[in-house]
Amino acid sequence: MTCAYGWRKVKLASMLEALIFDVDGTLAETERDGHRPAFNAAFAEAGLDWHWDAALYGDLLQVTGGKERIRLFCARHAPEFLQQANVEARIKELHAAKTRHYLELCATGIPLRPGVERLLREAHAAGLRLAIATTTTPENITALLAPDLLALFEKVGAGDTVPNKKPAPDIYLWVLAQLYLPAAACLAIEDSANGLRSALGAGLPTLITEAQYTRGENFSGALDVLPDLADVNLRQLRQLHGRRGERATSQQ
Ligand code: XBP
Ligand code: MG
Repeated sequence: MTCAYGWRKVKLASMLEALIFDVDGTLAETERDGHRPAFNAAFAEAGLDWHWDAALYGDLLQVTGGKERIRLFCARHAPEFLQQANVEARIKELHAAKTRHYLELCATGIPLRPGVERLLREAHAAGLRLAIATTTTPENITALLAPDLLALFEKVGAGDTVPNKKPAPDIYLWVLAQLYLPAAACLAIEDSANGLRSALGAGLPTLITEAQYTRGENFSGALDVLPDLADVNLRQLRQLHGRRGERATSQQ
């Protein structure tokens, strides 16, 4: 009878095998006091009188990706900048300078959010595979994470690796392909509605840990929404992951 085989198949398919983490807002609060001042330093260095205050930056976060964010700002506040023949090169230059400033800021130490380091080490020690799916530039991850923590991640999907950034599912699909795992065997951990849409688009069960800029966003479709990961352990993650089928059924 196929019963025993069928049961084993269901069991195997439902096992949590990997955690896929977003970076900005999820691993650390990098946006307001990390990326934002780095953009401003790049603008000042280039002789531009642009200044992104915390509120404006929150607004600009509706698009992911630093180059895309500069383009959105220009479209709204400096349309003449976009008229230049070499605009794409200018944006690339500005963004490269921004990355340089961000790396300097990271060197002074941006702390990880509560529970993050403990959970990463527990998950790795328990045999769960770890990966990253982010919109940010790859060097920023190396600067944010201590080498021994970075080494826990088996695959890192970042920045321009894929043509379409979050909320498109591309970066999560890329990471799943790298891991050779089906989405159902993984759990994504995200902080934003854009990230959630990206993860759900790739079929991933997703847990939200709200961040400074993302609190109160629309997180429908998430398995759960938590203020942070401080009290989260592996047993809870496995339980949560096990509930994804119920949600899928109840959403039909
Ligand atoms: C967040 C982003 C990034 C960062 C800035 O990515 O959208 O654009 O704000 O980094 P995630 P770059 O939440 O997916 O980690 O300037 O390098 O793009
Ligand atoms: Mg994020």
